[in-house]
Amino acid sequence: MSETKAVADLGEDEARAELARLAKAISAADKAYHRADAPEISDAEYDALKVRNAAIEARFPHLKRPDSPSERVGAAPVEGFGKVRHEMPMLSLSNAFDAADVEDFVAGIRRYLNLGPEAPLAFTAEPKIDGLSLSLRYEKGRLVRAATRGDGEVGEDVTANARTIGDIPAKLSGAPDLLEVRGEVYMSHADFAALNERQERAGGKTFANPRNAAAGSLRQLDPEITRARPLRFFAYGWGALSEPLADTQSGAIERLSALGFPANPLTRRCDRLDEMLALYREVEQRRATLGYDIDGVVYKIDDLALQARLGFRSTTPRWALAHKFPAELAWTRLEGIDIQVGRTGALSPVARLTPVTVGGVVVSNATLHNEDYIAGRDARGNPIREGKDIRVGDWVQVYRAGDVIPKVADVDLSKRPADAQPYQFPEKCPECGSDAVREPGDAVRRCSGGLICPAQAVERLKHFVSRAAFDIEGLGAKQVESFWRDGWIREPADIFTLEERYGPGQPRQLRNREGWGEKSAANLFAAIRECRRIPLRRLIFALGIRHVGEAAAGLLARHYGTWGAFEAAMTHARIDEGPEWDDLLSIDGVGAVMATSLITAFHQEAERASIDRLVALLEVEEAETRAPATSPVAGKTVVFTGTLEKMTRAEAKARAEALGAKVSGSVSAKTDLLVAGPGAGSKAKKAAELGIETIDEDAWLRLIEGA
Ligand code: I6G
Repeated sequence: MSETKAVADLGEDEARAELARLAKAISAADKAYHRADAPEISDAEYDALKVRNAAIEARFPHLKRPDSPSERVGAAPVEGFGKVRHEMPMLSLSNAFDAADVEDFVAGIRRYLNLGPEAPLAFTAEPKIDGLSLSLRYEKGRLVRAATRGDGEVGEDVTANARTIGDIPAKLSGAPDLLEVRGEVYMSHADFAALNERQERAGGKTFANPRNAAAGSLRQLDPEITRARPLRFFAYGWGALSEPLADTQSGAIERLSALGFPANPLTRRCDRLDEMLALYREVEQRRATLGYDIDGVVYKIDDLALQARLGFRSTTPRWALAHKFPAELAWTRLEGIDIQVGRTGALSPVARLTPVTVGGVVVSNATLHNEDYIAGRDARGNPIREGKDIRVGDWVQVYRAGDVIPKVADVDLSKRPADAQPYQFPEKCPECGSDAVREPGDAVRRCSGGLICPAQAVERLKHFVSRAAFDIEGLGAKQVESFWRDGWIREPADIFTLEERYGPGQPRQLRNREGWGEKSAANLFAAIRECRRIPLRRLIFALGIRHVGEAAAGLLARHYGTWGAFEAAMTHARIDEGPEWDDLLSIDGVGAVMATSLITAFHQEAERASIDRLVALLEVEEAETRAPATSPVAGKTVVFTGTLEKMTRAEAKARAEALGAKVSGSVSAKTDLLVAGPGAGSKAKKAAELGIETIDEDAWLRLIEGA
């Protein structure tokens, strides 16, 4: 039978026939599993079919079928995981580092909701597990998909692996038809120590901490390896639902517990700020004896109706906060200071340290921020560390908080070597020799070499292929550096002409390059081809424009919708003037600094030409708007004026934007709707003159009700 024949021995006709058979078998298994609720084959058999299908496709790429099972969500490609778009984004949490931040959070919520200081406002508080977030999708009570957070919008399909975790039920009874449970996968201290011991005995990889061990164990291509790793799960929330779980956060978590999901036993409901802070202190004290890593306490508004009113900022909910534990500290010797040149030309000093363990992780590099920081002053010239500077040879304190890059926090002058010299920050770029200049008001010194600076060019390319940008399988930082060194890739557009220049039939071919072979070269070309089609937000982020991070790229994409509209706006915009500038600044989350940076990038000749060469080779997808298609205000420009009585101005604006409306501060011919409360003055008059529809707050609430 053909399926027992090794893939390497298959002839072309046999391969074609087998791909057809596999497509049919996998599709039938999918249908039986997802629709008929009755799997006909085991998970292991199912995975084996997919692996074989992918192996044949890798050997005969030209035989890949249009209905290939490896193209479907959930298919596990041989060299990685399938991608899953989260029906509701998996957000992150805003952080607080002290009680004052928590107080501000509570006060901000009260302001947003227009609640007085004495009005009741309950929160839940629970330990923040230091693991990795997972989303579990149940349809009609069956686990159909498990996905990691990924970039929050698209995660990795780890369904087969999640099924091996004992804390995760495969079936639920009495659950909503659609239920996405979100929580944290983690490893206990005892299991982590035992795993590392086993790994060491077997000569395998050991892990730096339980979180890395949990992530490494969940992201195994072979689910049997995951099964052998002792992973656990705590549920903390939910995503898409066909019906509400409860009216409150605490009620919803109780319901999830009743359905069989472990919830953290230290979770409490708190009616006041001092109760929240008391729970934080209690959890902090018990931290060492919990048996698993936590890195803080999470507070959430308990009333789900209030959570809905508070809504979301671009990447974080307004109704939740992570109150982090203080960082961990250690002392060590500063052996040297390296200067790294980043993609925007910033010269970043990095401390080279005698290796030291900080909170269980060996640290040998730490950030020194910038030249002022080394000199012992802040950006305004005020002393920091009582003005103590940092010198090579010094005994320094290293500080590490969760995932954040460790930093040098303090220096012990009593241990300073007699010959230690003040550090001279370079005024030339160490990579290209161009002047390194510091603009007034900028804490950072930057290389002025632009794209002629090899460090900037390479860093930009690395950023371009990074996970949240083009994420090209097989083309990581190492490969980019090597291609750049040999002149194969000098700018992003070169990636998309690589196959033309070094593919089959060319005098020099990738497959003959050291470290590459026929299969890996073909895979890379295929991965690059696949990435030609790219969502707008990823493209904007990939351009690596200063101040434009992932969240901002998402906001810009949603605002402009298409590459054409974005590019035209950036081309026509002028700094500090004109309608394009105003429009750019009307985006909640875009300020003058970011806007200036965007416009500058699009007006620099070399930069612009490089963007144009790139985009000519791509197919840019239109941005999805988060607004429901049914929203009656999607695409409309709305102005609020006068006093709003049922919500604050901030809430009204956020809600309108979440529904796809554009909120403007002034009435013009572009305004579609004016919402006028008592005391509305000149704006209402102008709207009347222009014939713009004007409604009151109640009519507005009726209009958006249920949207
Ligand atoms: O990353 C997270 C950890 C813990 C969370 C979270 C959480 O609750 C205890 N809750 C939410 C809502 C989110 N992330 C987005």
